Amino acid sequence: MRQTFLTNDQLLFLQNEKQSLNEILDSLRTFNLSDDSLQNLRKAIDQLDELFLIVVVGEFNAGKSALINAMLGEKVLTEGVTPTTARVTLVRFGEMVSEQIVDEGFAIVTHPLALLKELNIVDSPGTNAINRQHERLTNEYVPRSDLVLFVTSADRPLTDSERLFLEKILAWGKKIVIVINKSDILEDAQSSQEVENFVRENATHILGAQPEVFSVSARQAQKAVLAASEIEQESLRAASGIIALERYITETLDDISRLELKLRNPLGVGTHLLAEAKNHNDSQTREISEDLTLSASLEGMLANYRNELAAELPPRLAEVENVLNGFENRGQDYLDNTMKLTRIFDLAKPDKIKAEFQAEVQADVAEEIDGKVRSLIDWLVDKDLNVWYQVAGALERRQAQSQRTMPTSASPQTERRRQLIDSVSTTIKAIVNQYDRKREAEQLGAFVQESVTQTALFGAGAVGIGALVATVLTTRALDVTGIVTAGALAVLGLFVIPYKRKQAKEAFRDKMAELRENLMKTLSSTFKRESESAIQRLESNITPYTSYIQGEKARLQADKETLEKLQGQLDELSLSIPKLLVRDRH
Ligand SMILES: Nc1nc2c(ncn2[C@@H]2O[C@H](COP(=O)(O)OP(=O)(O)O)[C@@H](O)[C@H]2O)c(=O)[nH]1
Ligand SMILES: [Mg+2]
Repeated sequence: MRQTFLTNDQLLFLQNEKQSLNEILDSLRTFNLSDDSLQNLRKAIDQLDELFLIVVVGEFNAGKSALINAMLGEKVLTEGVTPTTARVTLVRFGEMVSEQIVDEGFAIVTHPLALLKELNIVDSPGTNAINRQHERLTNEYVPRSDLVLFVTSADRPLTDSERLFLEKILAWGKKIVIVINKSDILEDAQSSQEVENFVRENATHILGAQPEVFSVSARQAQKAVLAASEIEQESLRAASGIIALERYITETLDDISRLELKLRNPLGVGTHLLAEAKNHNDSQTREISEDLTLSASLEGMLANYRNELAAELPPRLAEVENVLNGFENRGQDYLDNTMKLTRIFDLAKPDKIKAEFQAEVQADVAEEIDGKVRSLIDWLVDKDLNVWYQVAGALERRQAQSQRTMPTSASPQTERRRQLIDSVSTTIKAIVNQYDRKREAEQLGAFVQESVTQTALFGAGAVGIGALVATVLTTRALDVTGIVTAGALAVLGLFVIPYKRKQAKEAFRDKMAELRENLMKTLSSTFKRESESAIQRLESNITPYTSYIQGEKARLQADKETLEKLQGQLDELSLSIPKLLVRDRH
C-alpha cells in the first residue's frame, strides 16, 4: 500500500494490524498447522505493504487472459495456451511492455496502463488444471489477493469445479467479483440475461451474499481497437461490457474501498487459519473423548477397588478377632471351672493344668487362625487379580477399537495415544498372564508373618502365623493367670482361691485385650499396606496413559481458549476498520 496516501490513523492501524497478525502467527506455530497455511498468513501480512492485488481465476479456457488483454488494450498475454504450458503471470506497471519468465510456473509482465500504478493483476492458469504448478495459485496467490475476479464462460457458466473453487476462496474471506465472459456467443440479450440470472443465483447461494456480476465479451472488447474512429471504439467497448467492469474497478473500487479490502484481507486469512486450527482442535478433542472415558473408567475401577477393600477388610479381620475372642471366652470359662475348691488337688499339678488348658482353651486356635488368615489372603489375591483383569479387558477393548477407528495417517498426538494404549495394555496383559495366585498368596502370607513377628508382643518362634499366635496366647495366658504355678494355691489356703480367681481372670482379660489389639492392628495395617501397594502397582502401570490423556485434555482446552482469544483480537481489528474509512469530501 502506498503509505503516503494514508492518514495518521490509518497508518497507526496498519502498524497495529501487522503487529497483531504477527503475534497471531507466532502463537499458531505450536498448533500443528501446515507450513503452507502459516505461509499464507505470512504472505497476507506482507501483502499489506504491496499494491492492491486482483487475482483472476476461473476454469482453463474461460478467457481470463483474453479479459486482461482487453483491459490492457493489447494482446500482451498469450491466449488459448494449453493447460500444461500455462503460468501464473503477474501483470504490473512498467513504462514498456515486457515479459520475464521467472520459472516454468511463474512469469512477470509489465505494461504502461495507468491503472496498474494502483493495482497489480495476477493471471492464473485455471481452476480445473491438474498441474501441480497450478496449485501455486490457490496456495499462494488467492490467499494474498485483495480481490478475486472470478471468470466463468457463458457457454458453460459455473461448472462444478468452479463452484468448488468458489467455496474454497470464500473460506479465505475474499471479496469476489464474477465475470461471465464470451457473452458474444449467446444468441440474444434474453439468453444473456438468463445466463446472468443463473450465475447470480448460484453464486449467491454459494457465497451467502449477492456478488457483483458482469457480463462481458473479451473478444469484442479486443476487436474494438480495430475500429476506425475513437467514438466507434468506445461504443464497441461499451457494448462488450468491459467498460462497466473497468469502471467498477476504477471508480466503485475507489481508494477507500480498496483500502478497506486490503486491511480486511489478512484478517480473513487469519480467521481462516484460526478456523483450521479450531477444526484441528475439535477433531482432536473428539478423538480423545474415548480415551477420556476409558481413563475415567480405569480410575473408577481403582477407586472402586479401594472402596471395596476398605469396606470388606474390616469384617474379614473381625473373623480373625472372633477366633481370639473364642479363645478368651474358653479361657475365662476354664478359670471359672478350674480355680475352685473342688479342684484344689488338680491345681497342685501344673502339668495336668497345662495339658487341660491346651486341650480345652487353646484347642484348634492355631488352625482356625491359619484358616482365617489364609482365606483373607486368598480373598485379597483374588480381588487384586480381578481388578487387573478388569483393567486389562478395558484396555484391550480400547486397543481393538483404536485399531479400527484411528486414522492411519495420524497426528503425532494420535500416534502417541495409540502407542501408550498398546504399551500399557501389553504390560498389563503380561502381568495378568504371569500372575501366579499361589506365589502371590505365599508372598503375602510371608509378609503377614513377618509383620507379626516384628511386633514386640508376638516375636519370632513358631512356624506359621496360627502356631505363632496360639503359642503366644497360651504361654501368656498361663503366665498371667499363674494357674500353672499355682501349686502354691493349695498351700496358701482355701480362702484366697476366689480372690486369686478374680485376679487371674482380670489379668487374663487384660493380657488378651492387649494381644488382640496388637495383633489386629498389625494384621490390619499389613493388609492395608499390601493392598495399597497392589493398587499402586496397577496405578503406576496405567498412569503413563491416563496422565497423558489428562495432559492432552488440558492442552486442548488451553489451545481452544488461545484460539478464541486470537479470534477476538481479529474481530476487534475488523470492527475498528469502518471508522478509519472516512471519505475525503474535497
Ligand atoms: N467467443 C469468445 N471467445 C473468447 C472470448 N474470450 C476469450 N475467448 C477465446 O477463448 C479461448 C481461451 O481464452 P484464454 O484467455 O486463453 O482463456 P484462459 O485459459 O481462461 O486464459 C481463446 O481461444 C480465446 O480467443 C470471448 O469473449 N468470446
Ligand atoms: Mg490464460
